[in-house]
Amino acid sequence: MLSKEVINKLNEQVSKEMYASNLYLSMSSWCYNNRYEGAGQFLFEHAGQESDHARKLVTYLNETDSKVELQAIAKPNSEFKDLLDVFEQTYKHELEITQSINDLVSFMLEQKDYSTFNFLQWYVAEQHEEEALFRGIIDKIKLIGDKSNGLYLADQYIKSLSGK
Ligand code: OFO
Repeated sequence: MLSKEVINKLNEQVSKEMYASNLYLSMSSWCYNNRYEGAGQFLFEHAGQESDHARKLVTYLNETDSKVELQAIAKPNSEFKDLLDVFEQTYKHELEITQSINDLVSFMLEQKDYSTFNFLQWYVAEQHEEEALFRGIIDKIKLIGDKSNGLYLADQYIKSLSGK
């Protein structure tokens, strides 16, 4: 049985994952509208992964007979300067999520809630992968360059990462 505080914190994390999902969906649409189909596809899929992260938390709450209390999700940004700006914002957002997961992990240890601590290890590993993924995309956009040919190649590269 989880404590009330643990349940509240996990419910808050559900909202953060859902916000990330909506943010990436919004970014995906910006990409499609600006003819970056590869990045649009990649972010559309990534939005799905973020909602999976939220549902994994909901499943854990359900399995522990805890109350799921969904919260209002803030409106995500829908205006971006350029493709690099989109991915710099995804990376910044992932760093915020990592911080939030790290805070949760520390809290579970303090509370001696080892089951939830163990459950959260999946998120720790996931954040490590996602930070590397988004940082890699930023590096590639910078390396290939932001002139139109370069942006086409960057978009193709991002498309090749779909499903990762
Ligand atoms: Fe990309 O973050 Fe979820 O957990």
